[in-house]
Amino acid sequence: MTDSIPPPPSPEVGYVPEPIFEKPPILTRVLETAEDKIREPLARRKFFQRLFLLDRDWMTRITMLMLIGAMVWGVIGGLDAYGFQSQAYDYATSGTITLTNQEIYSSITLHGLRMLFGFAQQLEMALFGLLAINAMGVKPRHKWALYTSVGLINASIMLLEGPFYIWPAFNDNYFPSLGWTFSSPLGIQGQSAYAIGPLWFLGWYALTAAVLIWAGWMLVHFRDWLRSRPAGAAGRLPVSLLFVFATVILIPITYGPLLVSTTWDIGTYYLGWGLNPLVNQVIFWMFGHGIVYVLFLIPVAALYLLIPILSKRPIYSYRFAILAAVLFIILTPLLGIHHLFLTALPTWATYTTMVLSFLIIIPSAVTFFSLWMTMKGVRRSQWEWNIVALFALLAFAGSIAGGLSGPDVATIGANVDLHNSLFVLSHFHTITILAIVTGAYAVLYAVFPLLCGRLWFSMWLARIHFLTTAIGGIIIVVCFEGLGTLGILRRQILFPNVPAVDLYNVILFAGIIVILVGQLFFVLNGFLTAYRGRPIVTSGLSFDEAIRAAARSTYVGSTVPVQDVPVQRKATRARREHVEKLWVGSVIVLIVVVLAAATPQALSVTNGITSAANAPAGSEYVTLSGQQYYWTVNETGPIRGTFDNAIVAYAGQWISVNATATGATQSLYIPFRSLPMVNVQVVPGSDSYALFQAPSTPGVYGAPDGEFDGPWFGQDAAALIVLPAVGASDLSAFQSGGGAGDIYNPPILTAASANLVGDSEGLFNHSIPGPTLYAGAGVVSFRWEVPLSSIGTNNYLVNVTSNDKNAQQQYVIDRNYTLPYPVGIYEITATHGLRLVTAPQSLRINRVINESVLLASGVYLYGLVSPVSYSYNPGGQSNGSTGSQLGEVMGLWGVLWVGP
Ligand SMILES: [Cu+2]
Repeated sequence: MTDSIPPPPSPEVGYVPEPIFEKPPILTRVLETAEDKIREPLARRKFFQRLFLLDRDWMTRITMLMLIGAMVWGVIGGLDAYGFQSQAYDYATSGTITLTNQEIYSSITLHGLRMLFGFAQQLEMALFGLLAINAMGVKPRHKWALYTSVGLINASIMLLEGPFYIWPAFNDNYFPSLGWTFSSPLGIQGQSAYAIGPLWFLGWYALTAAVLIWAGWMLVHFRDWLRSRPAGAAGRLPVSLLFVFATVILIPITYGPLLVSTTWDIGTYYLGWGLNPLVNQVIFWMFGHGIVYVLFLIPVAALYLLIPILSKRPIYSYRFAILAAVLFIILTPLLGIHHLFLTALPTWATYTTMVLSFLIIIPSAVTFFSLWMTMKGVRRSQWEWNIVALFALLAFAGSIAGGLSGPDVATIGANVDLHNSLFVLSHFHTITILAIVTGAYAVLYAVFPLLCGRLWFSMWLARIHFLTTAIGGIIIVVCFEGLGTLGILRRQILFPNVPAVDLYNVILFAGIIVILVGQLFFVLNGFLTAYRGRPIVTSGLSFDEAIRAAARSTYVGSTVPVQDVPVQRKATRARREHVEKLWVGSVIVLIVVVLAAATPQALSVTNGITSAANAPAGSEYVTLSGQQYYWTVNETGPIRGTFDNAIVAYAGQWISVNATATGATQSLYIPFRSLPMVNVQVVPGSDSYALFQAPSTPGVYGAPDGEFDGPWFGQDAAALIVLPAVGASDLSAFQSGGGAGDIYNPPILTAASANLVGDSEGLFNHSIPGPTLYAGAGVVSFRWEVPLSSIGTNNYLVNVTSNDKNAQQQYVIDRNYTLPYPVGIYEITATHGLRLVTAPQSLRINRVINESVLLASGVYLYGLVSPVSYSYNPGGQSNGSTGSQLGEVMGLWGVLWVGP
């Protein structure tokens, strides 16, 4: 540094040495030069210059980059949803699916990741950064911190996707299909049979770093604003910036737990740390819940910004807005446990979380009341339904609709019926599509012209975009609600093929196509606006007036002037706050009433899961051990024995369940229609309990695993077999009740006329378990076959994963059409479990078998009644760095009921 010592100051020329710390660090200088080198030649091309605003200041350029990044992930994430639902559509209409299980579940996981983080989180960062810098009037600083954040968030989405190979054969099947919801320890090597590659964890780190850097960058500018105010000035943040600030505060509180949970996963994966999956899940859900509020503050800030501007009035109550912001910040990190109500967490923890979850209604109630009162009474001549106003209104309605279904799922008693069903997705997508996305679009339509200096190119494209988003979004949430109410689980691709479920799936697919196509109109309009839009004139306009000028370009024949008008409110501030207090007071009274009503059931549910209740004399004691994709069932009591995926009890008998799991969180989900449902989550390392009474009608009751535990989770379905109290009765009562009214109960077929055909999922007639066959005592005959055409990647019977579509069938042909799995008919005995009553035989493929056996009255299992080991290993590339997937799968089995 000797050569760079500045000369002493010379009083003659007033020379002041440049302080060394104001010189940018060497790295920044190198980056600046590199950026200029890339930008200048590109900026000479009109296309790039207009699209990326390359001739503009760095803040504008980076914001544009983030908006483009967000839209790219939004479109890809939308195609992911299309990919999943196209398969559900195929299964609903033709009973076959073409993608592999691995691809199907990857697409739904990546849909969530790309939409929440690549799209919504990045969009929030772009919009909030732009709003804050402009509204506070501070000079943006730390360009390279912002660039780093943008680089990391986009890199994180690619890392979360996991490894894929181009050579020797293209293989992208190691997508992380374990789910962003993280059912720890699923995916962690050494803890789970399904292990994910390390890029997944790096992706979470990159995402956390990206968002934390951005939050720090924002804090610096908030501090700049505080310092820039003249001493003693009573300046306050614009009301929408309060919520931008709340988001910035909420981010470390939300992403911190993600950092802890990811580090724990990695420590367990590579360093052999001990793992407590339940505690890890609690930590993860502090993030999982918090992220929804971090993103929900998009529409909240959007409405606090736009409603006053569009109404030309200040917000109804600034002080209540502060109260709402503070309550959002305090309550949000405390609510994660409401995603774990059915695990064996202590009752005090689940109950307290339920109460706190209800309290978060208060800041929402304050917000939407204030916004409503701000708009109330605006004269018709001062209001126009431009696209900004329409999207804002939709965000308002969507927030209320989504807010109303929230308390349903947050009530422990109702959670038993709704947990992990598509009802939850209906609630969630009402918030994400109809509130968050629409709120973001309202802001985008308002600020994009200011950003690129051009008015919206086409108001018709904007209208089509609004209509398709609204219609598609509403179709999606209505279909999810319908499916969820029927009991269909999220991520379930092998659903019961009943007409209502099939129809909802077809309409849902249409809704997804409508909303996806609609977004293309927005992308087109955005592109044309940046490229061909007329310049916007904002000189002499206030910020509010400029927003109105931008909004006007989305309205045909606008007559409302953009100018601010002075407002003289009739009601004094004291009066308005009095009204707010009355409103909040009545909301609190309602919350207390609902909580009081929901408490007894909440306590009985959680107490029942955490500890064994006193079982009445004569109960059946069932020990469930959850494996990857099936249950081992051990029974003592009037019935003794060991079964796979079958729980056996007498009609009306009490059943006391003690359940554990290894490798992945499982859930015992028995959706009774006329009795209280059974829904208990079983997390490895914790015991869960259930005490319930078997139905009084004998029959076969379906019991799917309600918790996603890997790509074979669709096959993960057990049966509660309810035997008649004395001897074998016929099934007529069960059958005449429509299989007890539940779609999960297998259909009943008369054995003699049954034609059981194995399908490409390794199921008989698309049913899990297979159809229940009914016959009278004597010679029982039925016909079954597993055609060669049913053998493929998704048929668990052939343990060959290959990119070659014919490899599985060739494997069967090479083994002379015989697979080494025992099939037969097994009697369920009360004292010895299962007893084989046919001659032992191996599974023959492509041969029609006509069974004909002399059977006494009783209940039997038929088919392949034990699980088959499965290993997913395309091209032999499965290992610790790419991920691996093992499991024990069952499908080709069912119940044979021999009546008197
Ligand atoms: Cu939540």
